[in-house]
Amino acid sequence: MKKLIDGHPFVSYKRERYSAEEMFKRSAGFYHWLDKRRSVRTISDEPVAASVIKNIVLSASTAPSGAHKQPWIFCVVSNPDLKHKIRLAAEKEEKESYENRMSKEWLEALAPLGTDMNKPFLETAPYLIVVFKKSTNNDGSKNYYVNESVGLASGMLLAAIHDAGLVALTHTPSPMNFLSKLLNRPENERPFLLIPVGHPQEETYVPDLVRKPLEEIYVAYH
Ligand code: IYR
Repeated sequence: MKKLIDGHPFVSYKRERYSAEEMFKRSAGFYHWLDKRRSVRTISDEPVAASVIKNIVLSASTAPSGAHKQPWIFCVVSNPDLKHKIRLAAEKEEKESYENRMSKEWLEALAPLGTDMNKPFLETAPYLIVVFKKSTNNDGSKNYYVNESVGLASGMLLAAIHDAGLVALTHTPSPMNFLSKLLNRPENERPFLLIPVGHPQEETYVPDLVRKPLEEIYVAYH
């Protein structure tokens, strides 16, 4: 069903309704499934179909965005030569960061994650999804709440990757402007996240982290 509201087209929207019990079961099930997602640095070179990555990007593109401007663009890199160049450029920045730019406090905070300046996953992963944010559009028009919008889309991207049985890492080499150059992106696009995607290596270990309990993240005002 369609109708005009203030001259603009609207479509009727309905959701399925669940019993209280079913709703509880679904919400708990979704949480336990999402809780299995982990950032993985040991990504294997096992191929993944490009059609799967396209579906994952389509899922990300369902995110809400300021004024529905969809201020994102997802560059999917599988070309080995380009991945190699991205790895070299990222490692150059990371070396400088680990050796000179990051504070002692920051390095200490990262120690339990086992990160360092070496980024082999940028070459082994079958795909690098480079998320760019667009503060303006190609016609010069503005976008709104760009960081929030692209952050939401990236979260949905990670959930879609998890749903496909794949793993990813939200990697933020800093600074990231080398990605604009290597991928030949226009001025109005800025790199937001670099996300290698693939299967985990057979022998994969992740840090033994604990997520904050509900009492630490939830405040009720009933
Ligand atoms: N960008 C660096 C350092 C780094 C920073 C944070 I905050 C992390 O959560 C993890 C790593 C790197 O990728 O190694």
